Amino acid sequence: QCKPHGAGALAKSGGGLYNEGTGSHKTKGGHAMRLFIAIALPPDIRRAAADTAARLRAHGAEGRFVPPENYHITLRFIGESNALCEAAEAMHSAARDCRPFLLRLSDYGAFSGKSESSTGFVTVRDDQGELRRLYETLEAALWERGFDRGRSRLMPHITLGRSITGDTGFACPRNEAFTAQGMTLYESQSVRGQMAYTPLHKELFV
Ligand code: 3AM
Repeated sequence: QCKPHGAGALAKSGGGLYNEGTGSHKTKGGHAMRLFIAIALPPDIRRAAADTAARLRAHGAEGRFVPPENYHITLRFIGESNALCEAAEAMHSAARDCRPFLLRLSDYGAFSGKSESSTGFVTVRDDQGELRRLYETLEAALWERGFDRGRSRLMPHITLGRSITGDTGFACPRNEAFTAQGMTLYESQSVRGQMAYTPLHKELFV
């Protein structure tokens, strides 16, 4: 029986769709949610990232810029799932061994795919390796609860925009630091063409 943890827990399984047979929480159809776990950002860090985005635009870059209220540091993309309780339990288990830790903003960077455009972001420095350790314990805790292994490796960043062009030669060194106090499970939805991220569960580091 799933017992949700933490103050903000809603963790209530969608029911019926959990695909136990495969050992994976991926669902076929139904009302699964698109889930990811991320570090939420304090207002001053959002402002600093928004400042980098404004400078990027002033540099002449174009693309689909992310509204600052959506800025976050993705820790683990889960994908389509309705296993909210299991995700919340994995987060609770991983948070138990984690104290609040410092992260620091760094320079602008871009992931380039095959196309001309790229995803533009502020690089996040994890100098003490705490975020990486959290990522690894979370990964193990999710795996134990039947989630697929995450395919992407951890590259901490705050996405500023997608399909970005015109960012060649752009640099914006930053040094703002903040203390990561917890991690949040979000549902990601496209609402009238805009991404909306709804917090579903939060685990604090103590
Ligand atoms: O933090 P960012 O914006 O880089 O890119 C998506 C976003 O990350 C990522 O999950 C975050 C919340 O949507 N994402 C979306 N689809 C993904 C996928 N199939 C993915 N990450 C890995 N694999």
